[in-house]
Amino acid sequence: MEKYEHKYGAEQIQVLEGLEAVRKRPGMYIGSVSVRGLHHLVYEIVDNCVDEALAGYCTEIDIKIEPGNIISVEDNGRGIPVEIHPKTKISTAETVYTVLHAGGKFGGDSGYKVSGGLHGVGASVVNALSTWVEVTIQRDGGIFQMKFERGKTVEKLHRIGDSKKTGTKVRFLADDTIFETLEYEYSVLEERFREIAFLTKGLKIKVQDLRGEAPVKAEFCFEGGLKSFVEYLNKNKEKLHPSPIYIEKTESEVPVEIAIQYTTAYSENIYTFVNNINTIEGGTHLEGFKRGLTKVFNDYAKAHNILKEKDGNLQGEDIREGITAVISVKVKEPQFEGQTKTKLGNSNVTGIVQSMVNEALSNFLEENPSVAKAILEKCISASRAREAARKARELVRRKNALESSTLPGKLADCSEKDAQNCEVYIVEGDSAGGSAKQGRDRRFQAILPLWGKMLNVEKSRADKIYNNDKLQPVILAVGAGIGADFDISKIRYGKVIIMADADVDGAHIRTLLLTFFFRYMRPLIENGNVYLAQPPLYKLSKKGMKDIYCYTDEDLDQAFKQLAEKGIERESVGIQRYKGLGEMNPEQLWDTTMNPETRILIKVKLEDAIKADEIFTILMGDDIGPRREFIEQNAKYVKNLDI
Ligand code: 0RA
Repeated sequence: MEKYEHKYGAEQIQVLEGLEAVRKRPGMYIGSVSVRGLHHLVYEIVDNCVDEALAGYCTEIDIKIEPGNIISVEDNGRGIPVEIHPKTKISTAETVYTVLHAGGKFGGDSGYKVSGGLHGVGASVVNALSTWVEVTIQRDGGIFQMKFERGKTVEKLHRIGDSKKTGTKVRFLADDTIFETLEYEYSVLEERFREIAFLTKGLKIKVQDLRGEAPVKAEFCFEGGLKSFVEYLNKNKEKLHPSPIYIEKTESEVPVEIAIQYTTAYSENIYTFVNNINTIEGGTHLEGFKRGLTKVFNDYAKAHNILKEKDGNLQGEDIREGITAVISVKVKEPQFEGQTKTKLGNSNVTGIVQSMVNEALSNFLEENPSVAKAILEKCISASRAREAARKARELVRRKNALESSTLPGKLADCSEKDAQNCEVYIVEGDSAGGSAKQGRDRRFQAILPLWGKMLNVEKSRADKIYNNDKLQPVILAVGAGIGADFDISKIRYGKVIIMADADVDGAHIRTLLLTFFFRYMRPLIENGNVYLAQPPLYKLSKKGMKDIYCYTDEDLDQAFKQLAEKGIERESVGIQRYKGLGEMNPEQLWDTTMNPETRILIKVKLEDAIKADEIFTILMGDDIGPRREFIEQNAKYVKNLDI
């Protein structure tokens, strides 16, 4: 292949300075250089194809992770224009890949480009952060190709053949001098592409992982759009009505798509998107949805005498109990606010969504009275439970105010008072609790033993939870209230550590506690205060040798290798497999699991509420089949499960 010599003009030098800035401060453009930032490169390229699909010209996107962590993204859109761009005097395609933020300005723009958040930074950022990029375009009867290395053009766009088809294919290798890792996580990418497919009705997305011996692949295409999304989210739940309520309409140039389905669960699961970006912090679209929902159900209940005038109104939270809903809006100039820039600020969107929900949902209820009745019955019982919960909470509060000590009797507290330096171990079982109490550093480590069967919070309403004798000690020890009252500034420990056995029962209690934190103390997880202790699985011992603890099977292999190098034979070493924490004496427990110098703690993250909800629903729900399947597939989430 011939190389294309070219001199840099003033325009080109500016371009190179632009991409150099991206390489100097990659975090500014893609958030981070961790695996998350790495995934962003792929999303960036795929977003451009999705824009082409939204514009109505692309029906299929084909994504591959090739051996060596090379990404390939191909679409069947119009192809990036190849002619010389009047302003830059180079091809439009090259311009798109070398000029910062050129994407939107050079046409092909669906009009719904994103101005905030991390998306929409453009193909040029991917180029700047890649060892090499190869772009192949089919259009105007030809096949055209160009190549870049670390953002610099090494082969200008040139014709390499003929074609009657159209489309764009991009292959790139991310720069290993910039990213911490080049190992893409297939499951994370797959999840996002499934989401994009739900959000872009009718678009076919294929994704393949070709790195391993056996290729892994998935194909998504949902003619039902958000309706399919809600069905997917509810697949393991018991539904109140057979098919989701669906709204799709454009008003004042704002396309809105909503799907709603009620389940018998007690939680509220509403996911919102703006221009395909998950708005985790909500915003005006969510606000409009909630207002519309509350008004429609109250009006219907009054009009049909389900709620008497004297009963007062149902509260929004009563009406959202058990709801699963997805809301997707497209906004031309979105304003993103909030801590993570995922909260929609455009104020006109509230009214648009609200009036749309008002109209469509009230029509639906009039046409489906039995569904209306089933949902309202649930709302009314939610309202009664809320009243009971309020009384229970008040009782807890009053009790706390009266008693001199508000701490649970079983808690062995620490002496240090600054919460940031303190940690509480929530320990399964009295015997492990005893060892932990003796083994701990009492200056900053508190121990709360739990025992017996824990309440399943997925299947209980708030009032039952406040009164539960297993959970009350946890609520009191954490010290920051619960549910709507939860106040993260009041937590008594910077680290809340769940320490449970590496067996089925341990996994069960771990999941129950996590479900509880997820539903009733979510900020605790979001703020990164929840951890899982990692007790060792094996102990290797031999006379005259210091005991070796292994936390995984790989650890064990590694240890045997190292011993072999020292001439110690495998057979001469005693190996103990720990069945439970109770088998360890206080000193061993300190050495292996509690000493901050040597222990392994896993921070519980809640980056993806959808995933978490799925885990909890599957692990906690009534359906045994999916639970077993899930545990087998996701062994890494349910660490060291003994099944
Ligand atoms: C600008 C104009 C046109 C297409 C595109 C951009 C385009 C960009 C990408 C990026 C990935 N796939 C893409 N497909 C298309 C078309 C202008 C025209 O043909 O009139």
